[in-house]
Amino acid sequence: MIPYLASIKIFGITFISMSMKNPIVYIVIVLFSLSSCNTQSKQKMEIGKETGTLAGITDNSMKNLVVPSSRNAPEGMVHIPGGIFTMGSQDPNAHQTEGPAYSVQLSSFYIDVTEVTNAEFEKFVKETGYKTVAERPVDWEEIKSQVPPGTPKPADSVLQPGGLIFDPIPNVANLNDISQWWAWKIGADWRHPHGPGSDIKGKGNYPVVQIAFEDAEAYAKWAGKRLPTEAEWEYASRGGQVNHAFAWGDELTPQGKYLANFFQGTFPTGNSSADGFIGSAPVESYPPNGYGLYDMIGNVWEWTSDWYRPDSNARNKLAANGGLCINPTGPKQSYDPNDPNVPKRVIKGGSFLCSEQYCSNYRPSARMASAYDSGQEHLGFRCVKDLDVGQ
Ligand SMILES: [Ca+2]
Ligand SMILES: [Ca+2]
Repeated sequence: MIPYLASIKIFGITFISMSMKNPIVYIVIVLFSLSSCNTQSKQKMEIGKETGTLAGITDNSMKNLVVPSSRNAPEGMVHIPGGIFTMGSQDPNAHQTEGPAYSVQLSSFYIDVTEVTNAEFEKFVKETGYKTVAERPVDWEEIKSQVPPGTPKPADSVLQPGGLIFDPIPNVANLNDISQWWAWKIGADWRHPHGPGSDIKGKGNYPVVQIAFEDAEAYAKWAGKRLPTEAEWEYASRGGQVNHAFAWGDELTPQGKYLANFFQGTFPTGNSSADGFIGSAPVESYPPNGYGLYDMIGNVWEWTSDWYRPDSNARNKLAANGGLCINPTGPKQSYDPNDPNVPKRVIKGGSFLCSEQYCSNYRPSARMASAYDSGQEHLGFRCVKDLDVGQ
């Protein structure tokens, strides 16, 4: 049990007593379950085969890659033809929330070729004047309803907007306490991903981060798009590969080549950056998957529109009564047993912080929960779009 799970959780934020002798002194970190490659496994995982299928094709009908046509796709998007695929993983070494695998049928859709970039998000902000959650004042009256009655109001100096940043202490004692490398940073927002003093100058082609779910939704609406369901995201991320552990095959680094931006070295302080990047990378720095999509795996986690439950796959499989689950959109509400009072959405794909030593979340079936109202330094998004009627 992670100690802070019993702490006070408000507004996507957990207030944790720093000292049992002085419970009034708080630090602030985002609730966990966070996407931070954390609670699910502390040991190196040996991931074996997963199942997937080709777009537009029923399982096992072919083994050759089919790259969907981008004809008629909006600029910056790819057309993913509808089809049937196997979602989730049966691998006994995969995280429990990834199973069981089950059959899903999806309609065709378009998906962004890359994660939404700083330059794209800036265009949205310039046109609309939108302010992200991390840039708005924190309203104590609003969050008071989410905490136990009688909870004292934290000091105004604490109740400030911000985001979660990766900032490991020099000597991490163990991998059980994420507060050793995650910190709530007042002033962290999409223009200052690592807090005040950081910026995105010259990083227009990097993925935008420190984006809460509603920020991503607002962008998608402005762009005439929407956020992908978990099933759409996973289908697209598989890139047409069948029966492979990773989006590109069965080896994490085939012939020693890095095909995604993740974490090499000793987590969390010994990042060797063998893949070329310590933090996020410009989009399109690594080869695209079979559908021509970049960074579906790694770089930054990506929001999906599904509410999070650890047993989503089991519920969907049951609901489908052994048959096909058609265009699943996730549960009606969120439930994370480790953190039941905070609504969370599913995020997918892993990030530059996913380590082989720690969580192995750089796989299509990997899934994590993230508090809907919080941004993180390694969490962004991409959009999808429905086809016009008749297409
Ligand atoms: Ca890296
Ligand atoms: Ca990504």
